[in-house]
Amino acid sequence: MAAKTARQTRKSKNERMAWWREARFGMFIHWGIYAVPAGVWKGNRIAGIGEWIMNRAKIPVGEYEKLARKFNPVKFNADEWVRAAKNAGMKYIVITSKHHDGFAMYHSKCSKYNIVDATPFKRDPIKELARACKKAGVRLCFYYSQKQDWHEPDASGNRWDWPDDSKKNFDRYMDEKGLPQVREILTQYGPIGLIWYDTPQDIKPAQTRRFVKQVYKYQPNCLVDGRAGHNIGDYRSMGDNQIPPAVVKGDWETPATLNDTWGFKSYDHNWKSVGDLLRLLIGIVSKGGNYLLNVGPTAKGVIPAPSVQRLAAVGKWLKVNGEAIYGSKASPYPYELGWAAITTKPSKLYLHVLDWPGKEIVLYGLKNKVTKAYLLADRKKALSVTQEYDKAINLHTLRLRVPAKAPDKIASVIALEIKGAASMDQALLQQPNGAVILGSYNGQIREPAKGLKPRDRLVRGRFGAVENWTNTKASLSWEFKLAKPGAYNVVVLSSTDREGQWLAGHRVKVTVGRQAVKGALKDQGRTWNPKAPTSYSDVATKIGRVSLAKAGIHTVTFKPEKLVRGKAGELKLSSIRLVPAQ
Ligand code: H79
Repeated sequence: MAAKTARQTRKSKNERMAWWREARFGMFIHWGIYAVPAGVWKGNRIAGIGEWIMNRAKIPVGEYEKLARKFNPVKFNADEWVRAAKNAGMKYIVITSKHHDGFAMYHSKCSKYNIVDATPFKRDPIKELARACKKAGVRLCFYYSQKQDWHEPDASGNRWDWPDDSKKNFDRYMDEKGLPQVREILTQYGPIGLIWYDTPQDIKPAQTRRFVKQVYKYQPNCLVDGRAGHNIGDYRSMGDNQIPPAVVKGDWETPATLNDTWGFKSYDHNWKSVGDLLRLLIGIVSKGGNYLLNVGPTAKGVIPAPSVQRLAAVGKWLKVNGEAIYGSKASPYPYELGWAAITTKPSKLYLHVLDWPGKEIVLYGLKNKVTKAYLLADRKKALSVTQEYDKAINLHTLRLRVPAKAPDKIASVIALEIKGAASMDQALLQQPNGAVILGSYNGQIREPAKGLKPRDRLVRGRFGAVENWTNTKASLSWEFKLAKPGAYNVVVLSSTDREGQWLAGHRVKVTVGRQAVKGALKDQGRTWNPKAPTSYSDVATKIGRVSLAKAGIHTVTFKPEKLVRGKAGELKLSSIRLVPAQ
């Protein structure tokens, strides 16, 4: 088998990536002996992600190993798992062959610490899964923790059993377990779609290269994710649950949780709603990424019912609207529209409408001629289209006659057939619902050329917020195109920290043209920030009202006037919004 796959020839990168670019949506499966404690150790609930329990509770290897004897997933049924993925419209499955705890979930010949040799279950579930995937036409892929292995004295991560890092010989671990196990997972289960390495922190470039070469050696067309280390890999991996605020060029993927853990936790019921999941899927794909959504099966081998139900609802939506997701490309707008998201295909633009306005849908900025428009839920019925151009403010407007009621209560997709490649006004546009959304990620940072210490410079944070407002000399500004003159409330959205902490009291100033409004930030309502894990929210403060008499380009500037210090005191600016005042 090994020899046979080794003789495969390597295809071009585009050919190797083709299935993955078409897929857009995959299932992550975190399954291991951590599902036995399921988040509870010696009667205590252990905070954090479930598969980290050994680390968080500092469980000695000798004690953690005993969990294997209690791991007997008699309800495991590979066909059922694959059916759940397929029903969800997921095209690939990435399962943990070995997570940081070091336990192999397949039959490993080079370590007895594996599901066949160390549990009463004795079956190799990966073998069963490989067969089920093949039958169903789903790509099987493996997660493999290459750097951390808390079971091995020479690998990274376990400092409670082996505190002395100087005694660790990572190359020895690689030669004796890491690389041989990667060979096993690539030679024992047929063709593998991709190897998903993780947490490459402090791995050396040469070590990363060996892990990557090991994959291509046995399966030249297998992909490698972006976490092998040192930017080596076939595509970029965003942080866990991290969604970029706007389109990101190139191939990328967001791994994400359905609740707040990867490995099963008995008491985590914080499931995202079907609406959240669909908005996340649409949002990620419209920015050019793949969505790898996790399930954490129990120690009995069952994917929790709340997961299966939600996934089925997503799959039902995809049956109608999948054309706008699979094989599609990113939105041509350099920012989020808010009320809708866009995906594209050659000569086609898909408008995923999240807030249905009723009767008429208006889209600003599309320059192409639209030759045909229809709902994916009702393809045969052409929608009437009108297009206008306002020369005075250089604004293209598209109007569609649509049913008063949305065909789908979460997201209804309209296909627009267009002449030529999609061409959009790149200016930041007011949206037809009146909202002006000025995301921090595309604002212009202004700081004094001199006088600021490096540590006082503003930074763009992981979730799109501009962070590190440690001084009052810096500002953030935008230009936007206003379509509708009128009165607007100025709302500041700032982010909590990862614990949901947020400090009130920063005094800020927002200037719109020649008008300025000022105020202190106070919590007037929170919304989950969908670009970040569940614990992050955006906190809204209305700080004033401005009156804009003229359509066209306007400038907005945000500047802090007095900053409060304290825990969670540092301001993280997510966006400024202008909302039509009644
Ligand atoms: O496999 C999943 C995670 O286990 C893995 N990546 C996804 C796909 C991952 N490994 N490390 N991390 C994620 C970062 C871990 C951060 C934390 Fe913690 C673990 C926060 C809370 C628990 C370590 C322990 C840092 C703080 C406490």
